[in-house]
Amino acid sequence: MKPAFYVTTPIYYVNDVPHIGHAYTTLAADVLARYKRLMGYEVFFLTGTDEHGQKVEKAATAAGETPLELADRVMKRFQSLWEKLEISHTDFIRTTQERHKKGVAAMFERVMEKGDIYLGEYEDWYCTPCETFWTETQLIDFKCPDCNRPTEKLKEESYFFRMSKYQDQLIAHIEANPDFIQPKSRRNEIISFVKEGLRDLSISRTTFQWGIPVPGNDKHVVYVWFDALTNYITALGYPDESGDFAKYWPVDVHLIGKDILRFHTVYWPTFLMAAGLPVPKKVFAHGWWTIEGQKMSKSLQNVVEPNMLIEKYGVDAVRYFLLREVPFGLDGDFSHGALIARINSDLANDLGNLLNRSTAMLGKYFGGVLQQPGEETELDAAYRQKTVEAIQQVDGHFDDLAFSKALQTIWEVISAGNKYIDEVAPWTLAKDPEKKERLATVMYYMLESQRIVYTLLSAFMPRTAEKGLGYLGQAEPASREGLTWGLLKAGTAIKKAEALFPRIEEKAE
Ligand code: ME8
Repeated sequence: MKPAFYVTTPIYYVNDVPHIGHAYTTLAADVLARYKRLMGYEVFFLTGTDEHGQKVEKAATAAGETPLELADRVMKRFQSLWEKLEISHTDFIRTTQERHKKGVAAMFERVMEKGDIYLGEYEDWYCTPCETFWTETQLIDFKCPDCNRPTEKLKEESYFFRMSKYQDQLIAHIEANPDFIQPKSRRNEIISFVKEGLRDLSISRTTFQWGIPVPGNDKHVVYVWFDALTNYITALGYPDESGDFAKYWPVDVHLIGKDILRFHTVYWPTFLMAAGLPVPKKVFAHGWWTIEGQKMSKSLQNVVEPNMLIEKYGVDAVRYFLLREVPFGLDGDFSHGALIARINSDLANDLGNLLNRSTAMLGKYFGGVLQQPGEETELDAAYRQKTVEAIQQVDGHFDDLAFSKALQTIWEVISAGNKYIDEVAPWTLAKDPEKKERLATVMYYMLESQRIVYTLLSAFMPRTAEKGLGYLGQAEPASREGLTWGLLKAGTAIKKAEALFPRIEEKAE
């Protein structure tokens, strides 16, 4: 039986349209899911939309729609972008689906039966955009400490979750599991937050309607974060704990942006502890993208539309750029200039050129038919080792979710290939009939190394990998079995490759 692997993205709010930030998290999850599948795992990859709450209700009113009409419309935009970005999710959950509502009600009841939910009264400062209550001391000039927008004082009857009860258990868990919160800097941030003390958390609202009713008291709707976080288990069939739930829970990794770390590492694990369920194995918070040096915002009109980028530069160039440009976990800046520079240097020059050069030479010297390699020289051995070692290194980088380092490692093999050609100078060998066997060996090494490169690249750039492997005479899709040196067979017919990534001459706009 294949080992199981479960990866999730946040479920995105439907009051905003998909932008590069959403595309980034979903893409990272996709690359991880594809890599794990390549390595023989049975992967459950979940994404979806967060459709309840006051923000969505307000946006719908402003658009003259019902919240569900708004959700239906915007959800399709997410789905269509995922299709264009070649996202390979297993499931797409919407919080308005019956399966989800049923699971949330069950989770709420379970925690209530345990005595960890009680009815009380709430009075505090509320930030509507963030759907978060703050104490007066947390406010900065009476503004939300997260988004700097005005807050309002609200008093309402509310159900509370006894989060305070789980403070020690949570700290113990974080301390015993160094990998639970990543990157490390974020882990320290959460430890100090929890050590300051956890208050009980208001988990219901009476001031609006658009949500899941609290079981047994439909004056209240379930707080949007209790509702949203539970998606990670309702998609697996919870409250049914057999089937997918038994197979995939606890999740291997929740991928999120740094903005929602606290919800995932404080609220969510304590909800789960109260429900008697295992907590996530890992939560990884990536950094924040700015656009041409500025904060992404609709009013600034500087939101880079992912559909437009894909149309203009191609899906694999966008996939490559987002994961290569910025180490996963750090903040980064998106600019057209940087994207074009990466396409021209990494994709057109290094990757594409190597395939183009080497397949053209095979055509010229051996009529496009791969020959049996002869004796291995030191130079050949070094090139082979560099290629084979990259397999292990990439695997290690995937364990750390260091996507950018994985790509860097693959590019070191590509650069070694270009350097190898320059050093062995096949065009000189070709002039001497006695060097025919040496020339055959050199050609074999160049092409075999690239077969492994494209196999490793398949998680990042599925289309490019398929094309590259196709040029190298491989009809089968990339597989883990392919990550062994020496599988290219003598006699394979190899066509001259077209430019995989034509250079972009235009100036950055
Ligand atoms: O928070 N840079 O949904 P959301 C990088 N519904 N990533 C970004 C980004 C940026 N500038 N902007 C957004 C919610 N993201 C809740 C989640 S989960 C149970 C509920 C990405 O639509 C990043 O992944 O506001 C961030 O965490 C997510 O979008 C927030 O999406």
